[in-house]
Amino acid sequence: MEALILVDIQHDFLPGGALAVADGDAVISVANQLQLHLDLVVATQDFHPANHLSFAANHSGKQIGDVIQLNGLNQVLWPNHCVQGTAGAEFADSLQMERVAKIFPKGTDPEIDSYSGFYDNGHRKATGLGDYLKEKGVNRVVIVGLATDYCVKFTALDAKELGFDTTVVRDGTRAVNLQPQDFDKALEEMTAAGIKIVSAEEKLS
Ligand code: VGL
Ligand code: ZN
Repeated sequence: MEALILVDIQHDFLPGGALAVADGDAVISVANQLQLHLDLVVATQDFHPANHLSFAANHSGKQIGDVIQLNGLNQVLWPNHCVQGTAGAEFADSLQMERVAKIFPKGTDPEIDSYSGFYDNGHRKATGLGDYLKEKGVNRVVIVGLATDYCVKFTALDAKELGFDTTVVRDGTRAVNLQPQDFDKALEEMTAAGIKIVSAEEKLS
């Protein structure tokens, strides 16, 4: 049983959004096509309260891109994004949602960020995605979405660690690229962890 995980395909990560990923909208058609080829589809949703401590605006004297210590973890400070109740937190308009069996919100605790769709960044709390997939009999997961170097990477690393055969569709993701090599570095890190990296064409054929 193979599941497709759509990671954070939300307005704020698309061109024009608060934390826009260059060419981020290119993942939507790949995500829509793959949905037709897999047994189960789930989606993660970055879903922050306005007082979330990953937002630079919630720390006096800090800038976007600064790295601080937050509850013992390194935390990159982001622009306000995916705030609950705002249009930025909603899924891309052209993303097919009819086949999405369940949505897993994350980053809802103001005190801790959650890049992975499975756990918060300290691995202290689970979102329920892992148990849900296991209950459904899923043994393989395919991951697309935003962004390659943050939420896609950490979702894939956790999926692999939880024992799922894990594939990331390279051209179904785009990176934030705070550093220009971050996309390539993320792919290398995932490969080293035993995650398969394929093209959409390979996965669809
Ligand atoms: C993400 C930064 C902050 C992501 C979410 O979806 O990759 N990146 N929040
Ligand atoms: Zn976020």
